[in-house]
Amino acid sequence: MKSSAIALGSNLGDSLVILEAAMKTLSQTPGIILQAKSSWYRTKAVGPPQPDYINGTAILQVEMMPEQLLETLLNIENQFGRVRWERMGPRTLDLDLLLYDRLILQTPKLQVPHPRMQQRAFVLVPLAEIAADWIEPISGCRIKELVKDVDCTEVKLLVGN
Ligand code: PH2
Ligand code: MG
Ligand code: MG
Repeated sequence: MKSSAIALGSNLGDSLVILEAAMKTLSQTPGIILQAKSSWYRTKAVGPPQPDYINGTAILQVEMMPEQLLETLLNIENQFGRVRWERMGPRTLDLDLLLYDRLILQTPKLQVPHPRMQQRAFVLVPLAEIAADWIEPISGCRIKELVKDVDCTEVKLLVGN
């Protein structure tokens, strides 16, 4: 059993309903135990102009290798009607693998830790809520330290947990 952290995001459709349904799907997936979920935040989109996102994070206990977990996340995205228009563009559901135990993995298909998580307040704020002391293995810093280095003004609590 390994711990993994994931990020959830949506800015198309009924985002809150989609995100809650995605959490439920994750919790019902064989090989996954949903250990913790963060609050939901309304966040300003990073990237091309598009609607605000709702973002959150979750800690999973997984009985899966990282590649298998990624596959599972992509399958759930597709179940919720994810269509890939443009890089960083709007989406009904985005599930990103952030951390997997203390693993550092750099393959063309999968990079762990998520290569942009250190710069992203919309990831670090919800993650700090449920995994403050988790050490990001590339920087060697705890999530609660990393969150101090990003501008959190565009990340607003929407639904508390
Ligand atoms: N995801 C992106 C691009 N930009 N901006 C916010 N606020 N939240 C996201 O989840 C997000 C984004 C690509 O995955
Ligand atoms: Mg993403
Ligand atoms: Mg993604």
